[in-house]
Amino acid sequence: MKKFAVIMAMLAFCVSMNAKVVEKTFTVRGHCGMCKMRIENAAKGFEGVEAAEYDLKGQSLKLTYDKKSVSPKDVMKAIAALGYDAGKVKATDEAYNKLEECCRYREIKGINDHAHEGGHGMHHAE
Ligand SMILES: [Cu+2]
Repeated sequence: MKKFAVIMAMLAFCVSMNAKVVEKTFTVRGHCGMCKMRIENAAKGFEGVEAAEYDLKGQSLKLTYDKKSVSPKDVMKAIAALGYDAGKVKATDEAYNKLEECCRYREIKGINDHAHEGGHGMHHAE
């Protein structure tokens, strides 16, 4: 076991020496602050992803990652699995339908920056 630990430590050292950190932006659809949090958390859950910053207005995710240890495609797949179209990976209808009402970017136009906007459908006649 001790030998194994040494090998692992050497491997980790080599990996860190060879780290190739790049920054790339991907188109990711989202709608509100909760989407932003979920998208960023999904990306940050990957080893090799050093930073993930979602821009709601720009509908884009800025990813800072180590090319050697993570493939952005896998990150996009994980985000799409949450229901958000990510890069070239489209969320399945099944995943999309699991989103909260407020996150349904396919039905709602624009982004939900303000709590109350437009207000259509909010008033009903009595
Ligand atoms: Cu949302």
